[in-house]
Amino acid sequence: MLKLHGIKMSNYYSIVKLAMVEKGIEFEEVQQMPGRDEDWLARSPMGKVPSLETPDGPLAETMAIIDYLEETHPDPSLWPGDAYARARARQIAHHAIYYIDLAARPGLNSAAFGAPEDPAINKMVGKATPRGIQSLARIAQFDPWVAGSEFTAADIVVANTVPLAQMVCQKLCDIDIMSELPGLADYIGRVNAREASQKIAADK
Ligand SMILES: N[C@@H](CCC(=O)N[C@@H](CS)C(=O)NCC(=O)O)C(=O)O
Repeated sequence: MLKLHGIKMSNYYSIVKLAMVEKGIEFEEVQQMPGRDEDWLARSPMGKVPSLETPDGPLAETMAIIDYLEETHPDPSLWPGDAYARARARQIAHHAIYYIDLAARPGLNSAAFGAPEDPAINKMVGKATPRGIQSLARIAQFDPWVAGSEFTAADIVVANTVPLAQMVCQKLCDIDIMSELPGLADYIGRVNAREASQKIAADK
């Protein structure tokens, strides 16, 4: 059986877990903190969570895991069937990771784990993250899902990256990034109302 290693408070872990629950895949969860010990690095070369234990070996990196799950468990699909629509949905998922999550993440230790604040980091986070959100407006549809009428993995990624970035920006920069994009807050509420999202929230 597939085993998902990581911690429930990790948003990347939640992305993979939500994809598995949405797909109805059976799996076991293995509690694993990020770390640098050799055993864990063999499963996740950067020591990050999550990592998936597959019958063929370990696999790290969230989007690679999502692709693996899609190929091994194609039904229900988490990507649109049409090549362009699929690429656009992937574009949105990558946008959320690179320009929203990674823009805010340098402030995470201060915002959530009590590390001292660094004004230079706060400034960088407060500049880059709103830009990521504003530019998402150019590709997001919220009609009702982020890539259009079909629920996709892009929804899973956006709904599990924006709220963390929102928390960091609010705490460190007093910026409400949700308000930068009309419809975003309601849309995230729609994703969170899905049965699979409710299960993940209850597990936390
Ligand atoms: N690129 C990785 C990012 C995963 C990631 O950043 N995980 C965080 C937890 S949410 C982590 O392990 N942080 C600890 C560290 O960076 O050492 C992925 O796509 O899975």
